[in-house]
Amino acid sequence: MKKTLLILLTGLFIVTTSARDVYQTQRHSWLEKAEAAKPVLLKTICNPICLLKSVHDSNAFQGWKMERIADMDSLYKVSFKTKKEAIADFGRHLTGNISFRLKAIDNTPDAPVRLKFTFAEVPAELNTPFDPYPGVLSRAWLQDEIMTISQFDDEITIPRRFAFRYMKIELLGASPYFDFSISGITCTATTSAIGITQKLADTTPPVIKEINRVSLETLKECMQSVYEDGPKRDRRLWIGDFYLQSQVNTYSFKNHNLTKRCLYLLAALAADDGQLHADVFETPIPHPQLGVHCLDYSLLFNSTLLEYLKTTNDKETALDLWPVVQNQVKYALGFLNGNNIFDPSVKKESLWLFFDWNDKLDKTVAMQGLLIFTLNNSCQLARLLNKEQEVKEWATISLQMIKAAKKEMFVPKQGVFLSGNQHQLSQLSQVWMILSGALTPSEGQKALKVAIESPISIYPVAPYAYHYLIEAMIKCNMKNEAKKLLIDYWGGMVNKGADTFWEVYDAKNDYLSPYSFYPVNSYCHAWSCTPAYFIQKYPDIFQK
Ligand code: RAM
Repeated sequence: MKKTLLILLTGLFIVTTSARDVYQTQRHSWLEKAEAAKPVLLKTICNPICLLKSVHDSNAFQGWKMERIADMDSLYKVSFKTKKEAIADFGRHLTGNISFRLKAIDNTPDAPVRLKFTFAEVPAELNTPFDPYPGVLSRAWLQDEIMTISQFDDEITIPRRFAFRYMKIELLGASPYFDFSISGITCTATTSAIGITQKLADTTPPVIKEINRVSLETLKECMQSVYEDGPKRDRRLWIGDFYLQSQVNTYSFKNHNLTKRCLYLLAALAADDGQLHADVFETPIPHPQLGVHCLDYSLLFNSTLLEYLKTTNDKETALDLWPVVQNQVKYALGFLNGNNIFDPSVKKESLWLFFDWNDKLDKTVAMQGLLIFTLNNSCQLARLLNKEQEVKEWATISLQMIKAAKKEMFVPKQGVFLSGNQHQLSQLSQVWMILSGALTPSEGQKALKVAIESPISIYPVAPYAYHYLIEAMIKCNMKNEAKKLLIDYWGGMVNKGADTFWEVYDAKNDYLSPYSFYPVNSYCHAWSCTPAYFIQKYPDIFQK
């Protein structure tokens, strides 16, 4: 965005200048480096395994389950005019393109055939009417397509990429003068997760083995030519999801080039003032979601780069992107008030903070914690890059922010941080202050226990937030609690039939949706794949 300033100089000339693009000299080469690191996708041809029927069951997740009724031949070898509808099961979640053939089986085709396809990640998606559509995101995300087909015998490929396990076919229109069958359905599934993952110790409890497997499936499906947040929706690179995915990748597929690509893409597509956009798209040419910035996400870029450097020792990339790290911190520090407390009212700018899909959550304390966490990680990065001199003040500011938070936000009697004007108690406030290093392990344990046990405390909603809760538990030595939570929460999804982990999950509400329509939720979601990271990184906790 070029802001044009008209500067009137001593009444003699009018000079036109542009607000400076802080990355002007680097953008081009950053984009080239992102392109050079673009993975070649692994393609696998997958066949459906059987036909299913939907069964209403109030005990099943969102009220629906699937039952096997026949093998694929009972579709392929019969008239589809008679059958009219079928549901095929691919047996696991896939991301890719569908091909099939139509074969005339009686008389000469004299008209096209009209078919409707619906693809679903979970059973209820096939059994909940999409229209009239009540959701707040585009109706077009829902995976139904109508095709009018005149080609017989040729392989037909549906252009749109789908993310699904179940495929429903319905007959909408056919000629009375000939019959036809559908055959040869295949999915060309794609992923950039090609590395071999490490086997878990034999002592690992079966439920954890299963959680690990589903986590890796989730990550694998989201690893395409960027780390997508969800292969069904939104199919783009979001910084918050990326931070977690790249860490799981470190402990699993080890495709570090994909991480490098995403770091460069985000940097190259930042705003002229240096701020990162919260999410970016790859096609038709790489571009950001213009004007969308999320401060907690922007700051997580710094930690992502630090983890990437520690894993790969790729100093060249880290040095190249160091200015981006500095700019994210500088921008965020502009929100500190005179008392070293993060305060959105300091700047007259609109500010989006995410942290969780929970409108009730007051994010003031969480933001204080995340900013300290970022300062600490950015200082670590500076040390590794010999850049300490450039950011000497960051370590001091981090300490001052901790001191200020303890003075203004901490209630020693209860041992917890309370957030905002309403003094709200939440689990996430404690989580981020623990991750910032403001509390000792025993103080952290106390704070978390109070926040977890209090009936008025705000609890996390998305797996994204649960990730940080487990991280905080491990940081303050609550190993058993961390293990139990991982088993209860992600194991809860496994017990309800998850092939891949879901974008939102609340054990008490199967129908929860941030978008006012649960079928548009993503059921293979990046930020939900992190159990594999915990399980591999902390074998003493999770593999025994
Ligand atoms: C949604 C997606 C994505 C997340 C953002 C904040 O669009 O779920 O994963 O990062 O929100």
